[in-house]
This record gives sequence, structure tokens and C-alpha cells, in this order.
Amino acid sequence: MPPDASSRRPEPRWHTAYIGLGSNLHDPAAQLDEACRRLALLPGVVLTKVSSYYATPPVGVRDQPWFVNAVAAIRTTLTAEDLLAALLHLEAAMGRVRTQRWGPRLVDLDILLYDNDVIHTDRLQVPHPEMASRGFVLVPLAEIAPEAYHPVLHQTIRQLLAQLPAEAKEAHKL
Ligand code: A4P
Ligand code: MG
Repeated sequence: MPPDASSRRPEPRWHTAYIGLGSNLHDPAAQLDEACRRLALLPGVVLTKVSSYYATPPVGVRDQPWFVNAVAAIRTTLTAEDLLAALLHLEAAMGRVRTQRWGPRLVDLDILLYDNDVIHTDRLQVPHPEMASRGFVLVPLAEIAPEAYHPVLHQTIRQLLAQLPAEAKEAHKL
């Protein structure tokens, strides 16, 4: 019997998300290569774009090596919560051990934007609360998605980057 419309599974909904990637230990650029490779293999995730890699001075804890940062654009059928769980799993699989907050890290994957959603739960805040003040996020994000929209500040990434003080924008393309 042919399946009628009512018995078909609903089509999965596709969402657009931007993931911030950072590393400052053990060949950071190679860590980002590996993180992107693994991101593209996640079920329900299509990696659509990756920015250039940028060398950036450490923000927060200053006494640590420079970072390499990038931003990836994905299309995904995962909910934001499931995407976070997948990213935390990916970080752990790559050997990240959480020590000091804002301290050195093998790989850090943050959900910057998820559609135009605003999410505040115990585990997840989207848009990422610090993104608008961070050149290491806005510079690579503006490279691949200048017209992406910040649903809390109601500005595009291009506008947010234009307002950032010059000293917060230091980022050198690798
Ligand atoms: N969490 C909440 N919202 C999110 C989100 N949107 N995306 C929760 C990802 N995670 C989110 O994260 C702690 C918890 O945050 C997660 O378990 C999740 O439930 P974490 O990665 O273990 O902690 P962390 O990274 O040490 O702290 P935090 O506050 O996330 O640090 P940031 O903001 O990631 O900053 N300087 C340069 N130049 N480049 C960098 O990449 N990164 C940091 C870390 C500091 N300085 C840097 C850089
Ligand atoms: Mg993080």
C-alpha cells in the first residue's frame, strides 16, 4: 500500500547556525582542521562555509599563547540543545580537558547564532553572550556572513564589527 501523506514522517527542518572555533595549544591550526573535519561528519550537520583562520591575542586570561580562531557556517536538523551536546562531545573526543575558565584550550566550539533564535537555558545561551565584544569572533564571522543578524542587539555582524574599538579587532589572517 503506498504511504499516504498523513503517515509520512515530517520533513526535518533545516536551521542555519554559526560556530566559533578557537584553539591555542598543540598546533592550533591543525586542531581547527580536525574540528572542521569532525563537524562535517556529524549526523544532521552540513558544513557550508569556513572562514579564514586568524591569529588573535588572548582575551580574558592574557598570560597564555595566542589563539587561532575561525567561524564555520552550518545547516543542521539538530535542535540547538542537541547541537551543543554534539559540540561538547566533539571537543571531548578531540581530547579537551576543561581546566581554567578562559584559559588555554585544545579546541573550543561555541554556538554563536542559531537561526534568529534567542535561547537562555542553564546550559545554553544564544546568541553567545560575549560575541559582540570579541574581534576574534566578529572578524571571521563578518568574513563569511556580514549580513547575519544579531537578534538581541538588532544589528548585522557588519554593523557590530564597525562599532568595535580598533584594539579589540586585532586578528591576522594565517
Ligand atoms: N554554553 C552556554 N552557551 C553556549 C554557547 N552558545 N555555545 C555553556 C557553547 N557553549 C555554551 O563552556 C562552558 C559551558 O558554556 C558549556 O558547557 C555550555 O553548556 P566551556 O567551553 O567549557 O568554557 P569556557 O570556554 O572556558 O568558558 P566560556 O565562557 O565559554 O569561554 P569563552 O567565552 O568560550 O572564551 N581569546 C582569543 N583570542 N580567542 C579565543 O577563542 N576564547 C576564550 C574562551 C577566552 N579568550 C580567547 C578565546
Ligand atoms: Mg566555550
